Amino acid sequence: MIKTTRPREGFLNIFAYQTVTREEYFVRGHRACQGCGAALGLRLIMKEAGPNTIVVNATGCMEIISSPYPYTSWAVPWIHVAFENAAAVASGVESAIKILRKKGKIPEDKEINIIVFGGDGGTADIGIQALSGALIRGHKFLYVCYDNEAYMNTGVQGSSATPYGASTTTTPAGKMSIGQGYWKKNLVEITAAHRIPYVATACPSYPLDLMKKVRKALDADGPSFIHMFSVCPTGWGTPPELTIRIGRLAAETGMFPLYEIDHGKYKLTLDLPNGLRPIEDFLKVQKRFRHLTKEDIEVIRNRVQEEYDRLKKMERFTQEE
Ligand SMILES: Cc1ncc(C[n+]2csc(CCOP(=O)(O)OP(=O)(O)O)c2C)c(N)n1
Ligand SMILES: [Mg+2]
Repeated sequence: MIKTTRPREGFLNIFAYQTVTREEYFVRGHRACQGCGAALGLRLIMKEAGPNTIVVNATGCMEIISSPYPYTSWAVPWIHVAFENAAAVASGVESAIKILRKKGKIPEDKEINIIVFGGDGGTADIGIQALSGALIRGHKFLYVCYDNEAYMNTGVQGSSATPYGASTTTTPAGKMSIGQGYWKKNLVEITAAHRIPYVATACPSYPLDLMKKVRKALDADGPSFIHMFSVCPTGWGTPPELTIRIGRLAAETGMFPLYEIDHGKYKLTLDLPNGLRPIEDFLKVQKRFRHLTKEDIEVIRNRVQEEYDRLKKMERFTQEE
């Protein structure tokens, strides 16, 4: 049973829903595309985080869609920052709160969450230096990279989180090119290498799993990082109504394995008793992968299986310790 938030008003008292508050802190009326996985993820994360939260938002889709002047979707304090400095600004917010506590201006026992939302371009490429610095300094905040696997806001340019073989406007597939020619940068391993207390992957297709991980991340005794798979119908060429399904397919095929690293201990959080599902199930519903040949798919399959086997080994190894 997933134990999420402290009890709050407005709980629906039926089955799994009893753990999810009705209150919204990322509210409707925003301009996200139909079927936007990232917007759904933000909504769920904010439900878990609650009202005592300060959000630092790097430039990108989630900032653009939530703050067209004079409107806002944020029912909590929110600051828009550049790609380069999102984690640095969050560090400053955390330090300021510490000082205000010392001065007695904020009660010691008042919990305040600080959450950064950055896209994959803003995190894996442009903001990684500030992120690394903040993690090494040990500032207590949660950094969520919502990963729609390209620079979507500016027209689907490839990032270092774009998966191998995907066609984007800067890595177009054609006679001479498979599309993205590199393997996706592994943000989880990079952040975990800073030996922070909690790192996880998640996807809004598994809402309770996502919220449970957010709770663990916010309660961690230091910095935490969540890499959230975020289906993008506009950039990927997928039917908006399949967003939840595609998120599940990513996890079931191993294209985006769900796991956490809690104080160094790996744990795969999605049970796949029959092993991985064929990656074709995930690839074939997306225009960005339409050009891939059988041979290309084999190359991807081997890599995905290798990574999944490695995670299983890491789980056995670190849980035994
Ligand atoms: C330093 C800098 N370079 C380029 C831009 C233009 N720009 C604004 S949003 C964006 C795309 C961001 O991609 P990502 O971080 O993946 O977020 P997404 O749009 O996919 O949500 C770009 C390139 C910028 N704002 N700042
Ligand atoms: Mg992106």
